[in-house]
Amino acid sequence: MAGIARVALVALTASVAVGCGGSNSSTSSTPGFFITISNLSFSPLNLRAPPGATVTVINNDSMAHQVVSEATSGSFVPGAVAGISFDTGAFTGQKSFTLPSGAANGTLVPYFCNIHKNTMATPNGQITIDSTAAPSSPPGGGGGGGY
Ligand SMILES: [Cu+2]
Repeated sequence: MAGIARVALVALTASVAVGCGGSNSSTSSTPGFFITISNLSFSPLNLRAPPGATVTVINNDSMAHQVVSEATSGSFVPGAVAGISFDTGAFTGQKSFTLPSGAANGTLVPYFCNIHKNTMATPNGQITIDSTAAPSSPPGGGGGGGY
């Protein structure tokens, strides 16, 4: 196998201008934009994120997943919508990608797992470009946010 699945920790210099009087703690508590995969399900199914946002995908499964944009939901073919595309590559743990800073507000970008396709419990998710979307706390960590 093409062995080394390097988890290239993208150096997130995303200057999220939140006004928390922050000591610079680890990224694990830094608000951001997150998609979680657990038991072959994406959550949330519709993530709202602004242009230029860094989206972090957290894979809670033991198997690798690969989050890839598609032009049409359900096509399971990698593609772009309005110039927006992303591909995490196969990964375990977590992986981040950045949305284009020029992404048009209101654009809906479907995505799927290029490894499991329609065998995912949730075959398709989407990201909605929303310039007003605010970052949220990372899921997990027992924070007790949402469901
Ligand atoms: Cu998958």
